[in-house]
Amino acid sequence: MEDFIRDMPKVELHLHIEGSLEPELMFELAKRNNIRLPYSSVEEARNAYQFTDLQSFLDIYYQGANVLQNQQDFFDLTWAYLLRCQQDNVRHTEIFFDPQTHTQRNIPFDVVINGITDALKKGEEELGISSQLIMSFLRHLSEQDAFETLEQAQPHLDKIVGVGLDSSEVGHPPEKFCRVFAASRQLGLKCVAHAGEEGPPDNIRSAINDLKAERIDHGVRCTSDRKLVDDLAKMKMPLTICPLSNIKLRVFSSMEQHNILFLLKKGLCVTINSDDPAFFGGYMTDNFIAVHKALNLTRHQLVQCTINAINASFIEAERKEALL
Ligand code: ES4
Ligand code: ZN
Repeated sequence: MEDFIRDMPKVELHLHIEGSLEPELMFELAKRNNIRLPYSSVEEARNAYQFTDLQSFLDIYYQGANVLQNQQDFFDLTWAYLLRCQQDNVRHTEIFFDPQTHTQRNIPFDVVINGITDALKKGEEELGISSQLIMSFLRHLSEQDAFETLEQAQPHLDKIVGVGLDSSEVGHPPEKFCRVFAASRQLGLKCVAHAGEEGPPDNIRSAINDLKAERIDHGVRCTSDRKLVDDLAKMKMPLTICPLSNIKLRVFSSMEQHNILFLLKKGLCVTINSDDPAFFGGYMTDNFIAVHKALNLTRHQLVQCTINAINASFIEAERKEALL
């Protein structure tokens, strides 16, 4: 079964490129850029990756991103992730990047996006992996800050398929970004949002109704509102679920307690993704295997998750046909 899972063609829809920064590369970039890390070794960094909730993770994740300084660093980060995609037979990936994490440290927007997109182009040419880039707004920052970020993205709209919303969910509901999402849609960008990861089911409703999100990132906390679960099934709203992430951030106490199988059986458009693989202990294959082991998903159900991901992707029609 593990061979079957490894060899399955996969599509990833929920991956933060900054969350694919492995400690080995973090140390290499720290050395290259003369930056001091709060860890004395790769092992010490890995040992520090123990989280109690989303915020305890985000603090360490933003700290790690400090080593990313030059265009080459963003290229190397993205290229390393694409090589892992190749190992896991990921054929298409839709990647989040958090420009504000970098522009706040005075790294120019262009440096970030050009480094990432150069690697994505090479991934398409040399590895046959297609990709799309989603610009994610940090929800703990202001609406104004998000608008400034959208402004900076204007010269690069050809490189971005959509906008997302991430960072600390509790206290920062989707409706705070209603206007900037409307402006993004006006520019032809698709909308997705993290909702119902740690926050309440109402955040999922708000992401759909106020932000016009076409996919919900995580969404697993929908189950405390049975009507919402039925509505999500009826709308065929894709959920980009990240099983290992949910365990590491204690959304569920163990994989056996995860509701992914329940949601799949309810007919929701469930997909499996890796979120921040360098921090959560696994890439796509690892997430599929973990779910299979704990919840006994059948081959048919695992393949269904991939078919759902192809349908929920923002791939152009021709490539979609090729993947299906
Ligand atoms: C994130 Cl797991 C998760 N949740 C919200 N925001 C994020 N940014 C990076 N990973
Ligand atoms: Zn995420």
